Amino acid sequence: MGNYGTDFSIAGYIQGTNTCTATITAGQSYVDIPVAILNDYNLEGNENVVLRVTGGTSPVGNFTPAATATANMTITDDDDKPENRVVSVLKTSADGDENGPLNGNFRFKLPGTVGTDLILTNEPVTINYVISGSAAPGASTSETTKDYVQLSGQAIIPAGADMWMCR
Ligand SMILES: [Ca+2]
Ligand SMILES: [Ca+2]
Ligand SMILES: [Ca+2]
Repeated sequence: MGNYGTDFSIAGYIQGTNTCTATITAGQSYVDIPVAILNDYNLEGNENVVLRVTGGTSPVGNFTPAATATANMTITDDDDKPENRVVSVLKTSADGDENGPLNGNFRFKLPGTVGTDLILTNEPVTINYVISGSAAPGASTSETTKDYVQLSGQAIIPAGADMWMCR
């Protein structure tokens, strides 16, 4: 289900309550409730907004919900497409150095740029990768005949994130 404030906003919403009020003015038979759809960058699949009438009041009496007092609206997600299901890797630190030693950092990242169109996951994404190069991995920092501590070959971008640091 879509979240108020991030996926949509709705007229008459009472903050923090999941409830809204609307007024059918005198002499009218209905009131419209606009739903403003918000364009996020979450790769989330389609969502929906469901409204259910819980009742009504007027100076002369109360109103009860009709037998069909629920309506459902789908929000189509425009982020869940093949070009957004792409992972890149980049070096985000200086090169490593035995003197110190100075550790390095790789980052696995979804497409887009911070502040504009950065894609975020709605669920954890497991990244598989292979490691090569002339340096030899060791089991731990105490294995001083090796070049760097072994990387696992698997990383997880957690839900709601755009990247994972591979330190
Ligand atoms: Ca959304
Ligand atoms: Ca979007
Ligand atoms: Ca989206």
